[in-house]
Amino acid sequence: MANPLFDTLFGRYVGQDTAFLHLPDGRTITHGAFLEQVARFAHVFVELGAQPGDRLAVQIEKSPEALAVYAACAQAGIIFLPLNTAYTADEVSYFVANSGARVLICDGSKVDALGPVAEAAGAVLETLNADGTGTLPDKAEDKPAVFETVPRAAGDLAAFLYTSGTTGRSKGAMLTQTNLLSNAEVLADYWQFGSGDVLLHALPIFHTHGLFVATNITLIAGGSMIFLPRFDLDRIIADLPRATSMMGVPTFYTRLLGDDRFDRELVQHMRLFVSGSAPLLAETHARFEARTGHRILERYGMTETNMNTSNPYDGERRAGTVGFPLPGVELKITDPGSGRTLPDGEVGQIEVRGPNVFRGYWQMPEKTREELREDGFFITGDLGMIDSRGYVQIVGRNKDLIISGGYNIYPKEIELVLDDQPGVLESAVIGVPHPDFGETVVGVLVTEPGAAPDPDAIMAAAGQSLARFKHPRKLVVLPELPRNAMGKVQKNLLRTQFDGLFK
Ligand code: MCA
Ligand code: AMP
Repeated sequence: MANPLFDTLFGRYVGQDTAFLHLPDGRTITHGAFLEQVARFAHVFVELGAQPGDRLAVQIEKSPEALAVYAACAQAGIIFLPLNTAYTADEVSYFVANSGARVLICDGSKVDALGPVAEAAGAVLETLNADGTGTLPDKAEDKPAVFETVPRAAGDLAAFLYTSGTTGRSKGAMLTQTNLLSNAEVLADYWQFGSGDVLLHALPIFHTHGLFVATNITLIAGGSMIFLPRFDLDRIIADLPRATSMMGVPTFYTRLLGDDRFDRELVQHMRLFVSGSAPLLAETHARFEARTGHRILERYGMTETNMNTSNPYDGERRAGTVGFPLPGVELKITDPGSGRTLPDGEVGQIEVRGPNVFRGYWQMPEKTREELREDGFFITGDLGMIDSRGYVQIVGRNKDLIISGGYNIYPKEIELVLDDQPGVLESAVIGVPHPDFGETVVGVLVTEPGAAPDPDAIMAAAGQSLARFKHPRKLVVLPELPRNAMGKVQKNLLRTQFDGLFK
């Protein structure tokens, strides 16, 4: 194949009038019409000077046109770099500069903030709004509806997704065509997706879950998606009767369970509910089954690896586990100190190897070496064990990470901002249980002697540089931070102390 990713996911649908996207306004976009838009966008990217292998960054709302940008990058051999719409201009600035993006596409409302960012990085700025208008579609209007697909090899890079680090500096995970395709093919088969599937899609499309799992699987299977701009409870309840399957983070399912309209009758026709990105409480699993008769299928993945394990489609879906390694994926539990493989039943770090595992971090060879072993095993930073029946259980994290509503938040990044505030001597940021988001952020501050920092001013400062979802939901002041003999802050003690804050 000349361009495996594009040809497999998109190219085979050129000219087909089969349904692809069902929109909230009642319109259905066919594969054929979608691909005409894709071709026009690809022509614009070439006109803007983007060459195969260049990066194209987007910070745009979810829309059919936003998805067409992804496909157009694949067709033109450009590396797609989607960014969370919640990121501040400061955050976007880092990603654009670090990736060396040639083009940045943003919402029209962000031009004032991102114009200087693009200029400083030498990137061309175009706009694409949630309603499909903007300078990109304007330029695309008179372009041909066909584009000659740029040849790419299976090992070529297809996307960069940035993932934060424990040092506070985000790393660009380089994903190849093979990484994306192999995983989508395995999952579509494992979860028995077919052309009759209608996936209820309410996830964002700037992360692995909504883009590479939900969307790519639907494309591989030839199904269609009810494509919602965001998670909206009323909309989901209205659309569920038309869907066959749904994917979500645990917050989706706890929110659905909080609504009386979500009952057995509403979902009796559904084929599959999948959960991932954060731990699904066994209690949620049980409540969901009691309410609907469906057992949620939980799986486990990462930005760097796509999906690694899954509960079985036909066999027993065990609450509190993430199932078995997917076909083609090797998984082992190792001793964090020695790297030695541990026997089943023992807790250690989870390592994975397979065609799904990324190429490394963009321009960070040392970080890559720390996490990606020479033999191809990737050290996930998750702690787990394999139980007597071969199911993988995640029991904790060997990395300082908070997952709130499915978004990853690295405490270090927030601590750096808090430490900088007047009157703050030092800080520790922890995750505590939260009924809606699973975990939420708490900032623990130690003040300078005699100082009384203003929490509102601190939150305002955080708002300048950090996306809203990373903001501490509570700031608390302690006389000092608990430390061990080595001087390391004992966050486990803080987590225990503040465990009940949001319960
Ligand atoms: C929104 N807010 C959040 C979050 N989302 N705060 C903390 N954590 C969040 N996840 C902020 C809003 O800015 C708002 O701020 C306030 O919280 C309440 O917003 P609300 O309307 O309740 O939230 P929402 O817009 O309904 O969003 C919640 C959500 C959303 C639906 C759970 O966050 C979401 O779609 N999450 C999915 C994330 C995802 O796709 N993760 C996959 C990553 P204010 O106070 O100003 O009102 S991929 C991955 O992890 C790996 C590979 C994997 O395994 O999948
Ligand atoms: P990300 O860096 O956004 O790709 O997030 C990946 C992390 O999400 C993993 O390393 C896990 O810590 C977590 N994760 C994903 N799926 C699950 C799951 N089903 N259960 C527990 N944690 C999960």
